[in-house]
Amino acid sequence: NSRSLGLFRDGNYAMFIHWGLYSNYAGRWNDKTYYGIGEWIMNRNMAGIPAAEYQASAKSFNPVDFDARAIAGLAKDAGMKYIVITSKHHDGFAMFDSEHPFNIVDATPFGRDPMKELAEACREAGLGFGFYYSHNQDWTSPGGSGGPGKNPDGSRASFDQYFKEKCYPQVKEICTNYGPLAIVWFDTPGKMPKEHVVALRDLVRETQPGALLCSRIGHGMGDYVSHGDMEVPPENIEGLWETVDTTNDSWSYAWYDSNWKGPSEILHRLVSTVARGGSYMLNVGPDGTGVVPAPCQTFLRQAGDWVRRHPEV
Ligand code: FUL
Repeated sequence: NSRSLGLFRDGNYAMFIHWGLYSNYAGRWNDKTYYGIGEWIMNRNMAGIPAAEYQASAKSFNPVDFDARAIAGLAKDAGMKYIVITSKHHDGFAMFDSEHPFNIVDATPFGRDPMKELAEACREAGLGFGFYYSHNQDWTSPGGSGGPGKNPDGSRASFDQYFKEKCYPQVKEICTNYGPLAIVWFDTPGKMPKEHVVALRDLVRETQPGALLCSRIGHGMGDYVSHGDMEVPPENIEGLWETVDTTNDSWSYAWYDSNWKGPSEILHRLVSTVARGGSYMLNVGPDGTGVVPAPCQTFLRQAGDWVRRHPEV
């Protein structure tokens, strides 16, 4: 369909951004470092930070150096065509202005809506823009997958409740308050009931008729297939698909993670993906101040010098 083809024909190299409250932890909690993917820090398999404590820590998240134009400029320099950013990851913290109070505008001293700033910067720069939204997992909301099983009053929390009170309204917010979206990237559907996935798909179709849905929405309802994390397929694949990859090892910023892919490794993975018919979405993790680490910027720009000289890629 026309929705899919335009983006994947012209936009086969993209920037993925994992940025949230977890970026402020940077892989460390109470002076201890937890190795792994940084955005999972609060999870019981990593630090196991109690939800209430995690929520309270929003008070110390103040990414004053966030500069949406600088990030859009980096994507341009890298030769990328669109950006997809985490509007809410599994931790449940919204990086946008939301009716739900656990969000960057209402719960932090920062008080700005960086998603609005980035959506505008992308439009100005001629880049496509899209949102990641963790629809199933929500570790701080009662009833969310991996979240508290009880409400504050002690009653049992259900997934239906989380879906009605938080997930659906927030997806509506991201689909209506930020202009046209190129992609809505849901993630880790798990055992999410089909009726809820259908409701989200219909909501996106209605509010964002031009947006592509990633297969990770679940129940086979995506417009294209997103392969496993960091999987660069070894053979040609038919249809519309993407590979998501990251510039180091973690998706979100972690203080110790300096295992950067250099420009030739980036180009190798980009070309392997694109030549096999896919789209390559490469992640960066801005830190707790809102800045993409300097070596990552350097390597993306070095690879970008080649990409921009080969527009046919
Ligand atoms: C995974 C998530 O659980 C990771 O944290 C990350 O967002 C990756 C792109 O998708 O499934």
